[in-house]
Amino acid sequence: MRLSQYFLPVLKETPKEAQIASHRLMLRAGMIQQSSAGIYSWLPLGKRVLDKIATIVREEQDRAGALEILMPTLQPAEIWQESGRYDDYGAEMLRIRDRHDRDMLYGPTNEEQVTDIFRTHVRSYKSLPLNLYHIQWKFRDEVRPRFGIMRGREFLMKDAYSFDLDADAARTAYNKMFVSYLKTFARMGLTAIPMEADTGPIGGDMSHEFIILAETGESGVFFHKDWLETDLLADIDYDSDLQPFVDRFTSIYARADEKHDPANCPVAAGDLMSMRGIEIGHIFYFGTKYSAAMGASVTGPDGKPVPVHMGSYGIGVSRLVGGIIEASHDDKGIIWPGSVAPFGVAVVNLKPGDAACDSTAEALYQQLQAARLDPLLDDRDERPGAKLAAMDLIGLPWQIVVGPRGLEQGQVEVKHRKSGKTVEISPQNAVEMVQRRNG
Ligand code: 5CA
Repeated sequence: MRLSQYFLPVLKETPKEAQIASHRLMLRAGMIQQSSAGIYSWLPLGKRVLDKIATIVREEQDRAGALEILMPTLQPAEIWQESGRYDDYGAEMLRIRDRHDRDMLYGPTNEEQVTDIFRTHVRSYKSLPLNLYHIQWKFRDEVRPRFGIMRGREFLMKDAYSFDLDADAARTAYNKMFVSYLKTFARMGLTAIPMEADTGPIGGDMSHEFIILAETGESGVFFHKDWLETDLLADIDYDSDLQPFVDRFTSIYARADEKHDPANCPVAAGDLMSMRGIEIGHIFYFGTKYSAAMGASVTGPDGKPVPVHMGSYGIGVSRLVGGIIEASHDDKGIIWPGSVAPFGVAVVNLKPGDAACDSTAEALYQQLQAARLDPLLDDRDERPGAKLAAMDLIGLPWQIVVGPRGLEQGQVEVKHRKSGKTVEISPQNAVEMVQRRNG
């Protein structure tokens, strides 16, 4: 991509309304624009990151055996009346009436909608297990939307729903999602700690929140300091027994504050960490809560109808954009992990119009494109200082800076955004270096 042809409305001033780093940096880097409270447009740079995150989530869901569908944002009130949640959900639910006076709502979650799909089509236990997921916008009329897309009113969620014959099989489904969440977040450079959690309006009696540590997080968390040294998972065979993995991860103490009881905490005071965190995922097992209320039964092996056991599994896809920035930034800007970076490498032409700079930058751009390193070429006629500051702000993993002085020696400067280290090398070596370190 050539920056001269791109839309990157970078802000020089720090927006006053932004209280935390991720919100500030997303606005300054031209990733999002507020439409109304808690509702945002995603501009090209932000949309790229959102899509990269969604792709990782999708790949890991598919790997764990979940099947992608797409349910609507608008749902009929009837199915929520059947489950009993239409009244329970209260003011957080955005209720809409259509031209025929039918009650509709903008879905805050999709348990009812997916249960309706299931009961229409599935009759026998032989069709189980089944796990259906989608990545779709949700609306919750939060009392206090804040921190940009972190606590929005409209936000993008991956929500999966599992259907099983009994509690044991549902536990297997739960474990698959538990393990796939650890893998998903690790691929984004995050250490997410699963913590026992309350189930709130989703219901059920087993639930884990996945929380990343950040000073600006909304949740208070308590955990054994061993968590900080825990290795994440290697390759997983989802058909194997995952209980030992889950046991390993749940045996180290970790609780969100509503579940932490200081009087009964098994961890010695010196080993207990108390920090703040951001909830980026939440999984639930709620048995037959929705299937019983909505008549989602299958015939069991003995020919008798049984309501299916269900779980639901959410990931805050749009929240993750902010969460990753909270976990990875400095005072100059964002530092994207390679897996979710909007572009792989910046090529900064410090002096457009200079024949040597133009031809070197152009050749680098072509080679990086051919090597599929997804370059962003800054070919704008701007002050060098402003260009370099903008590149630090948008935080691509690598910058290759092409300037007249270096070129006299046949060299460009390669900068690694995370470490800040720079080297002066030939353009050819620069491409090879970025290629090698990205592989
Ligand atoms: N139906 C279940 C699981 S699919 C559910 O809705 N769970 S949830 O309420 O915990 O939401 C799942 C994830 O969505 C949360 O872990 C969080 O990462 C994200 N999320 C929830 N509310 C918001 C919000 N207001 N803004 C941004 N992300 C949110």
